[in-house]
Amino acid sequence: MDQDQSDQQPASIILIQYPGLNQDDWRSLSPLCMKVHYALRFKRVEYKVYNVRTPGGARRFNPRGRVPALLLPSEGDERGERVSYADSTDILDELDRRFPRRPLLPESALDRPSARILEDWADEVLYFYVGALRWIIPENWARLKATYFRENYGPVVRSIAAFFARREVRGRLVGQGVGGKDENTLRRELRECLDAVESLLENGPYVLGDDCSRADLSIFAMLDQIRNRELTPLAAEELEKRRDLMTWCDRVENETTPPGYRD
Ligand SMILES: N[C@@H](CCC(=O)N[C@@H](CS)C(=O)NCC(=O)O)C(=O)O
Repeated sequence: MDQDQSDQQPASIILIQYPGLNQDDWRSLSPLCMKVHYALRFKRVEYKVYNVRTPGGARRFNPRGRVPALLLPSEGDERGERVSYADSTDILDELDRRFPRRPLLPESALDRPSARILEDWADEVLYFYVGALRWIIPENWARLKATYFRENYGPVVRSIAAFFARREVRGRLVGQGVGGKDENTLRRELRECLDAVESLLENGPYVLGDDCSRADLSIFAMLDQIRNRELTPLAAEELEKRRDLMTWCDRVENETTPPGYRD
C-alpha cells in the first residue's frame, strides 16, 4: 500500500486520516480510519493515504471536520474528479456498492441486521473505551504525548496541539458517559466488553459464524488499537489473556492483509 503524504501522484482512491505513531507507516491512530483501511484491504482495493493533523485539515474533505473521509472517483466523470465520502459506516456501504466482490455484509439475510448492530456497538461503545483509555488515564495520556504528538507535531506546536486535542476529546468522552467513570470502572467495563466479544466466538471463527464481515472489521479496528502495548499496556495485557480473542485478531488481520500488500 502506498502512502501519499503530498498528494503529488494521482491515485483514484484516497483515505483521509489522522496519522499513526510512525509517520512513515500507513496506519492511523484513529480506530475509525483503521476500520476503513481494513475494509479496503479486505476487498483488495488499491488506495493511497493522505494525513491531516487537525479538524481544520479534515474540513477540506468533510464539512464536519472529522476523519475518516474517503475520496472516490466520481462515477461517469471523464475528468477524473473525486467525490468525498464521510462517516466510516457510510464509507463501508459505498465500498460494498462499488466493489461487490468480498461483500462486507454476511451472506445470510438473518445475520445482516446483527452485523449492523455489532458495527454500531463497536463504533459507538467500544470506540469510547479506547478513547478513555488513551486520553483520560494519566499514564496513558503521557504515553500518547510522548509518542503520537512527538512524532507528528513540531516542537513549537506540540504542547498546544496536545492540550487542545485533549480538551476536545475529553469533553466528548465525558458527554458520552465513559469519560466520567473512574479508572477501575473503566477497566472492569472494558474486560466485560472483551468477554462479550469472546463469547460471540463460541459460534464460529468470526463473530457471526463462518464468514468475516464488517462486524469483525469494526470490532477488530477497536481491539487492535488496544493491542498496542506502547499506548495502553494494561489493556493490551487484558486482551492477551483471552486466547480465543487473540486468535480471532490474527484471523481478521490475515483477512485484511492481502498477499503482496506492502506492510
Ligand atoms: N461516526 C463517525 C465518527 C468520526 C470521528 O469521530 N472521527 C474522529 C477520529 S476517530 C475525529 O475526526 N475526531 C475529530 C473531531 O471530531 O474533531 C465515523 O464513523 O466516521
